[in-house]
Amino acid sequence: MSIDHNLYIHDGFVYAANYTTGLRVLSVDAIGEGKLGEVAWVDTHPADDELSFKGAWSVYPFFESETIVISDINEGLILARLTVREYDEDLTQWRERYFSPETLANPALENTIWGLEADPDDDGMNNFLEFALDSNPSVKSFGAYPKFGIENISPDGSEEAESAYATLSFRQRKSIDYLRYEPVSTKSLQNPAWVSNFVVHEIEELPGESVERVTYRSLEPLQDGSPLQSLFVRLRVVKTEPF
Ligand SMILES: [Ca+2]
Ligand SMILES: [Ca+2]
Repeated sequence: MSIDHNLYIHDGFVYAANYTTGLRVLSVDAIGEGKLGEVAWVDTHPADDELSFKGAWSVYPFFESETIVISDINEGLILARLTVREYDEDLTQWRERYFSPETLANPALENTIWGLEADPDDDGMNNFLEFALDSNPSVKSFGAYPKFGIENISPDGSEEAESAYATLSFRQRKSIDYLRYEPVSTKSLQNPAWVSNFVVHEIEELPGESVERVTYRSLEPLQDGSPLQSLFVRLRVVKTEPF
């Protein structure tokens, strides 16, 4: 929570100097629906986000060089740059965002750093999954793991028909058509028979347009009863054609 001060609109973005939360950049794409989605920010006043007249009070986003100048009452002038992620960022662009040209040019580092199977941050997700789930391959990304849940859902909207369903929620790329996301489940891990029996339940739009948070639910509701039913769920991400 902070106080807003000067804001300027330039090239489809609102640049708002918001005192203690610094510069906030919002997209005007959906302004007709009353929405201003935040797409980027720089907190020039990391000490706090309080309702006080400290921090950023103006911003100048109009330079031809695209350098953004933020004037911060306490810190002075701060220079920033807005990098807008491409809507259809592909694997190559994603790699270039996270790995230096020197690293990518070194074949000896493929297996440990930049290859699809490599897991340089040792978070259990290889680079292919980090790309598919839009996480950072150099920082442990436990927050990007698919989240399992059990939700009361009424597929036809009537309250009487509400039942408990298994859900799996994660960020997925919207526009990469060679990626297929497929939650699968099995009732037993002994001789597991993984079946693809989930459907899309809910889609949440996220800022930046290249990803969305999708919640899938099991096709069939969970059964009550004895013995207690077990269900193991995992996400399978398939690349349907070579990169
Ligand atoms: Ca990783
Ligand atoms: Ca990671």
